[in-house]
Amino acid sequence: MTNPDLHLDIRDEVAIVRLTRGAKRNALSDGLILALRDTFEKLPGTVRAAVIDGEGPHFCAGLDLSELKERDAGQGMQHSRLWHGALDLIQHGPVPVIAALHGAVVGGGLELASACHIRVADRSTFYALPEGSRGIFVGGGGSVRIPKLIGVARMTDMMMTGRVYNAEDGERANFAQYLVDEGTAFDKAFELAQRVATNAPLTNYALMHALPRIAEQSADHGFFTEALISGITQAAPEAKQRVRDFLEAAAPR
Ligand code: 1HE
Repeated sequence: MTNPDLHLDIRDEVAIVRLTRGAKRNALSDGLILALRDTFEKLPGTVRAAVIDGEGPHFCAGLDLSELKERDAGQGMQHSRLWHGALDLIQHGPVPVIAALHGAVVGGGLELASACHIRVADRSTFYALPEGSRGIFVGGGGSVRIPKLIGVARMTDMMMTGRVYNAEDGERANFAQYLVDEGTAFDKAFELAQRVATNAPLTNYALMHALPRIAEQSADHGFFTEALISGITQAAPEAKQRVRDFLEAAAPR
């Protein structure tokens, strides 16, 4: 599907997925959500990591409020499920995804960022959940993913009081793992993506698919799942080769 509001560029082994609806602050229309879904579903097999960023002064202003028209409860639920499907393809898709954040990361924009594996924020970034003041609730998986980053108490406060976190406070609160100078988030995210792309694919897969699930299991189940995925990654030919390379390089020392 082609959509003028989304641009895909593949550089080396990294897919650059850019929201190109800057005039509307990259507000996420249904069409844009579908385009995101299709893009991640159909990434070429040569891609090993992805970066998401947004054109213009803001990463993403969240849900396209102009589309928030009369929906009955069932349609509202389906709309939320549409977002869930698309953002799940980012979180549990084929490759690690790094978000390059700047300006507004608000509402559904924060939900999108929280579905990514690594967030790099520049100093212009701010985080908010205006849903609270618009009389609605998060619907793009935010109530599941955002508390895992910042905790239930902070998210409750943001939605109840309209609190906005700036980039520095946001980094301390765990919205982003990296805080960089203004205008450099994309460069840092791309550099990280290139590094991530050199990992064994099975290790990246384990980090994306096993680690978050293990973190939600009881310790007993978690240890068992860890043993399984650990055994699987070790047995891969690529892991054996990497260990051999290390030992052979170390041998003469
Ligand atoms: C939009 C949207 C939008 C901007 N939907 N059109 N999200 C929000 O409640 C955030 C709403 N947006 C804002 O608070 C501000 O736009 C920003 C702080 C992000 C940026 O401010 P600024 O001064 O740079 O831009 P602006 O002048 O407010 O907006 C520029 C244009 O983008 C303008 O349109 P124009 O035709 O008058 O030029 C705005 O109307 C348009 N625009 N944001 C539609 N969100 C799955 S559930 C998720 C639920 C949510 O995400 S709720 C939170 C929605």
